[in-house]
Amino acid sequence: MAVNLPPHYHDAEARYKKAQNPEDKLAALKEMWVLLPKHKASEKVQADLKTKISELTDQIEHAKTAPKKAAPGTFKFPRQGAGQVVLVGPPNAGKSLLLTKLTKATPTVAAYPFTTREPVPGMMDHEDVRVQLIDLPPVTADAYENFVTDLTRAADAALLFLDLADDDGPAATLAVVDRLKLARRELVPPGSPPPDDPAVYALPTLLVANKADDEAADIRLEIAREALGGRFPLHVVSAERGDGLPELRKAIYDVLGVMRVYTKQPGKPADMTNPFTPPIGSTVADLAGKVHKDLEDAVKSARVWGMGVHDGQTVGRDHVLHDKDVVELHT
Ligand SMILES: Nc1nc2c(ncn2[C@@H]2O[C@H](COP(=O)(O)OP(=O)(O)OP(=O)(O)O)[C@@H](O)[C@H]2O)c(=O)[nH]1
Ligand SMILES: [Mg+2]
Repeated sequence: MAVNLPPHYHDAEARYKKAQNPEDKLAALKEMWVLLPKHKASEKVQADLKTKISELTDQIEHAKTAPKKAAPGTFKFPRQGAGQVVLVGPPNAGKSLLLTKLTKATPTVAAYPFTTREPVPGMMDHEDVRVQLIDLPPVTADAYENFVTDLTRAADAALLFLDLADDDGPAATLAVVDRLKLARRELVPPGSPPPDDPAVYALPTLLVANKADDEAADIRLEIAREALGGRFPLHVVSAERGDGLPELRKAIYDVLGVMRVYTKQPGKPADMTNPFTPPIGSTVADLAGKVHKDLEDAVKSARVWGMGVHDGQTVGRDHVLHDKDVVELHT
């Protein structure tokens, strides 16, 4: 099968060949990537372009950062909301586009790989709670930003991307799992026991198969199911069209394993707008510690409205709370 290249592609290619510096070469390559028809017959050219783009990007980035040492902890995102979830995956899988759909963040989205070079945070609303999402640069067997190791350690969970518009999607996603493993970050299904090796940090992970709108998505999904063998809970979505996003929002909140608890002052109505989000199974004393660190020891009892209690029932400090309980703490 011949690759029918549009005329502008050849113009861009001519610019690439004439370019005198890596920046101009990269700009021309990115144009070629956008103009290249993406189908079976052009797969080799696509792969070739991807490699050149990623190599040049690395080269340019390296030249920029090599003289000065990167300051440690340059990227730190103090946890906000009910928890922090990182978006990891191969290049071009739609991580950044998904972030724009779930939050108000505006990372660059583009039709070529290695668009995201730095992490971008955003807050996702889910009912009356918020979850912090962090878009990360892509990971491949060869391309890995070292700060990803720190940012994944700080996170509570991960979304692992699979590109349903790419025949190499499953392999690219498995390469992400393997590369993170080298950095002692293990992507595991939610609810897994802690890893034996303490140097390994396990991240509860949801698999996000994106670009479900692609015409060959179904067949690729079947192949992916075989390759990934039900390793993670699967969410099939289209960031572009919005399919599956309401379910994904809920799953992202659920994977954090937290509950919502509303506090109230005696004689006053509860503040139903800003729940605390302690881990499921937390007690009255645990909640008190979240309200104020001195309160954890000081709290003696609580009145609770909600599940498993009569309205306003008085309970001890070891009482286990439930989702949506309203709690009045007493010292
Ligand atoms: N058809 C389709 N295209 C999508 C979808 N999601 C993302 N894209 C496109 O895929 C390309 C890459 O999207 P990005 O969000 O930049 O991908 P990324 O994973 O952040 O890429 P890197 O930053 O390189 O890792 C863009 O052209 C998007 O418009 C989708 O659900 N369907
Ligand atoms: Mg991106």
